[in-house]
Amino acid sequence: MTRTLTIGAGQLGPIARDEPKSDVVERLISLLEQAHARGCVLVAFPELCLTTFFPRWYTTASEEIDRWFEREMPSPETKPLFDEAARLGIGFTLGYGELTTDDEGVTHRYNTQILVDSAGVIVGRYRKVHVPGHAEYDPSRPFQHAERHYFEPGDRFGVWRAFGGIVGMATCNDRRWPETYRVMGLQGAELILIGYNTPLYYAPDPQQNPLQSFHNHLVMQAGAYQNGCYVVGVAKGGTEEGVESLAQSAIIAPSGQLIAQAITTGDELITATIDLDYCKFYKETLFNYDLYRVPAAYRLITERRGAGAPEEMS
Ligand code: CDV
Repeated sequence: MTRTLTIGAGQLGPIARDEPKSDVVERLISLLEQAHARGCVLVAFPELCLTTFFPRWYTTASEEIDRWFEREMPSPETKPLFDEAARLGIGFTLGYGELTTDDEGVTHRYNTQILVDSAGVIVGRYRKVHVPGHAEYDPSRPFQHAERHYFEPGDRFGVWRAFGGIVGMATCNDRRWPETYRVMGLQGAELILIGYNTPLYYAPDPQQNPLQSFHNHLVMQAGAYQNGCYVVGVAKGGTEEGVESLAQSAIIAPSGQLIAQAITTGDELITATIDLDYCKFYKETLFNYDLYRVPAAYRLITERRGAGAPEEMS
């Protein structure tokens, strides 16, 4: 089986607060059809890509909150996307707000991403682990980032055997954390698909604003290189409800090099033909985990959450 595949990142421009999901699904289908025309077998779509980035508002109005979340997937509104993808034989990832009820009848909300195979079947579900922002209304901000009000965190990074390789998923803020890539790398990840919404204005420390683009590529290029895998970062960019968000979606090689990058802040498909076997040049040399990793020296990674006092060294 060939390990060469053409993949795409389907970047989205802004989605208005009152934009019907069916309109967004039409935009996703248009990107899917462009991807098919360019020979893609898989397209990554952004984080929370069925709605506006709603955590910029803090609300407890359950009617509106419920409209931002999906109780089932595919839902009646997203089914046309699944049907068209299956007809074209293209897989995709999709980020959305997941509302679910557990066996005890307790409701949970996650910032979720799914991996759908070329037959339109969901083969992987990932729930965002690193949930940024704040849980309470913050009057000091020009707009909110209330992800911690809307979502509880997921509890693991998984990978799936799909598209002839080992595919992992992460969501937005996850891409800034080295553990994200390494935990998937330790499961053999060859391709990691990451959707994001990144406002250019970062309220806790605005001096980081001009560095958003640099930091975006810095972390994904490092994650790809240090784990010998491809990384796809796909944005919902542009000015959405008055808030400007980073675009610059990219496909990155295990060498850490950018293979493709979006040039607009709107709906745009970028593609690359990748060879999953190329991962081995990094996985079997500089980053040969078996040979060179020293887990005992990394003990604090799982023992500590925040930084603590220096340990005694003899
Ligand atoms: N959607 C996100 O997770 N956004 C964050 C913001 C808060 C910085 C990000 O890491 O891009």
